[in-house]
Amino acid sequence: MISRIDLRGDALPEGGALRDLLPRAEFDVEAALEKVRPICEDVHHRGTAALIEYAQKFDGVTLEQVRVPVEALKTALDELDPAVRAALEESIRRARIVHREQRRTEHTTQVVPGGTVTEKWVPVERVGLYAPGGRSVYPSSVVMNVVPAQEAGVESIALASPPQKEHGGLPHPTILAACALLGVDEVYAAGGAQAVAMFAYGTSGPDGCPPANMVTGPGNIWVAAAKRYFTGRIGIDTEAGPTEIAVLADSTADPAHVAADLISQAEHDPLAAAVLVTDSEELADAVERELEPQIAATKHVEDRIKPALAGKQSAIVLVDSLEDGLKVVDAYGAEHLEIQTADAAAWAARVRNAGAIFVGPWAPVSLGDYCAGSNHVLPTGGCACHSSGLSVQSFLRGIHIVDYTRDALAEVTHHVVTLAEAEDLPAHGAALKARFGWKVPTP
Ligand code: HSO
Ligand code: ZN
Repeated sequence: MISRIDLRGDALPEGGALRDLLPRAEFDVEAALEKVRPICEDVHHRGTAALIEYAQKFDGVTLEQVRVPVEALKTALDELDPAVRAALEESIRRARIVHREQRRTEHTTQVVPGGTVTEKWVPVERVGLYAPGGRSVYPSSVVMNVVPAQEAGVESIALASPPQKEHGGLPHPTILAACALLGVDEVYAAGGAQAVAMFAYGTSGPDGCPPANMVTGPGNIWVAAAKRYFTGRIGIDTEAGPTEIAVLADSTADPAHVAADLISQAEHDPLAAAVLVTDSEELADAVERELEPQIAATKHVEDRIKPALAGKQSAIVLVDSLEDGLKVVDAYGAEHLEIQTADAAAWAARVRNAGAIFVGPWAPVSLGDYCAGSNHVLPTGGCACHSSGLSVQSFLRGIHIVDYTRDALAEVTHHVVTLAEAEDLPAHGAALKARFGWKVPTP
């Protein structure tokens, strides 16, 4: 069911060599780029007409308009199961508590008397959010994208989600209801790369979508490829590959809980990764014994969970010690990392690379997926070693405001002129000298 990688015995290799020993899904965004490019350019040239054609081709839906009428959002909210509504409201409430505290305040630093640098934080003006359809209809992801954007102060937020045949060509009703709950009323029935292109280029006409400065949100490989295609032109969050869970556990962990948590993320996708890192062979055996009955009792078994656990991206990794386990989880850089060990908080404090860390027996990843208050849009594919999950910061730009008096400039001019000359850029120095009668003032 799940393979084993035995790293016991010899000393662990360092860095990249260790990473190469660990499992990871293939997610070839570069290959998908070739297919995505013509779709993006078609949307560029033909706008809404192209979006309508792709809705027919990829979603099997004849769209009359791409923009979702506001009444459809209201109807979806009215018809939403009250329990789902209450749960989404709680998810939103907790996410707001956490994200509100991520707001940044303007700060002025006095560098020298008369010379200040102020950093002000300005939200991105317009953001396009993508919410997948099909296999992954996740209103929770709408929450996780919209809340930080709103708390950052983004003024214009639009959302795109694929049209669904069984819902009369509208995006899935729970996506629409989540938008209504969050106060997002600009919604488009567009999916895949074409939706990203719609936001990147904008489309014109009465049904048109103004261009966005940034696109965030999870999606399949086509969405990831389109994000890569537009990188540089617009801002993106991450490319969002298949979900990953790593669990660092010792003999004190409950095997039933570890197995349940591994299965929980395997449930997303046949390419999802579930990795257990442990110094206890007994625990590894017990978790394996737990997997079968737990899988038999759940849904999505053949199409997602079994291929995900049996795939080369998932494994039980045996190590000599938790110290080695820490090296392994750091080299792996999981999207989600659970620590189920004695003294879990102390181990968690030493982790360098993870999208989010879940500490101890009472913080499973599923809590973070919905209701911890943390964000569930997290770096995958090892990107956790250089990137963070979605936050208020993702939607802000820090702008430096430089303000110097005449005296403060005079005092440093000789250094600027020297550095400019060292870089063979005399006009840089001249820009300062011009202010002081073309001379370098003596400090
Ligand atoms: N675990 C997923 C997010 C999600 N889970 C949405 C349930 N719904 C990626 O972090
Ligand atoms: Zn999940």
